[in-house]
Amino acid sequence: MNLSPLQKARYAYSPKLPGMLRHGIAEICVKEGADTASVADQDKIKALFPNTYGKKEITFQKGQNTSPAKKQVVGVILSGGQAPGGHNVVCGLYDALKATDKENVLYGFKNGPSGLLDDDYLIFDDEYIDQYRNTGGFDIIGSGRTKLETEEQFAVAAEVCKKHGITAIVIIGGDDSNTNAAVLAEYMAAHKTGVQVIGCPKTIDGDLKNEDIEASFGFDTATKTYAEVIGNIERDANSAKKYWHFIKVMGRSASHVALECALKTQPNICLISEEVAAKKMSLSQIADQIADSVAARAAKGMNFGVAIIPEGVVEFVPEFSALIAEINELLAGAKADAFNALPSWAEKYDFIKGGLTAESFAVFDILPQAIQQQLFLERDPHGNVQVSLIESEKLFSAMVKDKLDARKAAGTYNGKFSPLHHFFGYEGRCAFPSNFDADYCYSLGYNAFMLIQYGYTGYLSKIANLSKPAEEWVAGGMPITKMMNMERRHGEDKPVIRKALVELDGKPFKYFEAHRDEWAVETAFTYPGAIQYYGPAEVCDITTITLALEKG
Ligand code: FBP
Repeated sequence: MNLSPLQKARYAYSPKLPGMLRHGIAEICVKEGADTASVADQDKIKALFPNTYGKKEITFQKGQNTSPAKKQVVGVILSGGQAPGGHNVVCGLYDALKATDKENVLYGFKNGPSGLLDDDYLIFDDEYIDQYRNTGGFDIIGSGRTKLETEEQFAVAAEVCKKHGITAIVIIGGDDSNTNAAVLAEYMAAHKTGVQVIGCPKTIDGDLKNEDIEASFGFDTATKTYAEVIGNIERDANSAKKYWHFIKVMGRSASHVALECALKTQPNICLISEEVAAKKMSLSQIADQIADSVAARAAKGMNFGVAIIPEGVVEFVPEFSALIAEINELLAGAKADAFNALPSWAEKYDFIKGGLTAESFAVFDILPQAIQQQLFLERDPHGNVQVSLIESEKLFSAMVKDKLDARKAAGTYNGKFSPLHHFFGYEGRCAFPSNFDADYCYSLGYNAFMLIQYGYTGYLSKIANLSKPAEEWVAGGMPITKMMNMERRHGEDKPVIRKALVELDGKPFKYFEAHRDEWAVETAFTYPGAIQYYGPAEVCDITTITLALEKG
């Protein structure tokens, strides 16, 4: 492997553990808290998880280790989208496992949950693991999006564990993967397999958080990476004074990434999908809101600016969701073939016009033609529109241009509008983890092994007090069932971990709301700069503004 100077230096970085995990394994004991109950639908969740429901919250503390020594063979899986720090979860798990007993073994199942089903694995050793310390990416074993959710899959997983003598599985994933970890834990307990299952909270989207989990790992590094580049673009915009930049940022559903980037960079506009949904905003209203900022700045001689668009926003626009549902219906089954056989866009357009309700056609008709065509070309294997592929940054800039043209014709606007477009997503998911994510992830992995060692199953590795220095972090575990409620998924009621959307009465949004009118008109940009790995703690170890505001 060719090593960059930073990579060599990061190998030497020692991630910081919470103070209570620094004593050496023999001096860490468990403090049990109260019994837990799920956040909603207690009776239903309890009935579905008879073996793992209602267990106690636990924290670790300094004291005599009381867990009887037993050889541990553990398997680890990386699940879903990459997030900076995943390698350190594996390294922390490995180090705790080996510090407890050199004979302990760590299996890494390759390419996500499918590795467990296919019995495709490697066994970690020092030489292999040392190449991945404090590095970004999930390439240590690869990741994948196969869902572990059926009884048949669980039976295969149990067989594979039995074959290798595996007594615990650690699943590093987001809300869906950890929901499945809870179901797998219940299966393993119900079938008395002796296999424990522990989850670790991952996703750059930041939507796996709740009163127990303060942050998912990767959010810190990804938002720092995007904010660095957004800040650079702001400075470019303020230097050249001729472009409006429309920047889409990842976050499949929730707008935490967009909001954190806005708090870090103070752009002129940042859409928040959750607000769009709460106010039932139309595409036209959103375009007007952005056009107001463009026009107000133009009136002051500033024909430039920056707008941040969260990836999932169009799905939160009620009229757009209705349109998508109608298009999916319109092209269901054989109707798609009839549509595809039409030779020209004009004929397809007529087909669409005849098939949509008047309301949805009105929405369709205001979209730029490139977006209209995207809605019919980019389809998933089930034939549904792939909303995440819609170039919403281009959609809104085109709609804003139409609004400005109308204002120009009416004599209420006389500026210049030259938009440029960007999408920041994959750029941030495999960055070298910030010190925060390096420390947090290592701690999550180390702590996951402590939970295994003490015999817990169906727990999420929990590190709390994250807005404080690592020394003061609190390590422990929370039953995953505590975070669950029942939700309708694919026509069925399912037990799931509640996804955390941006709370409109939460402190991060309130802070943004209090400042955005000023940011919309003035040039209040802030330039966060690149992630710093070496230097003063107040520069290198700080975490997100979201977390600081939530905990502050
Ligand atoms: P996870 O929820 O699995 O962490 O993934 C989140 C995410 O990075 C989203 O921000 C993005 O919409 C999606 O993954 C992209 O998925 P893919 O890597 O499959 O293109």
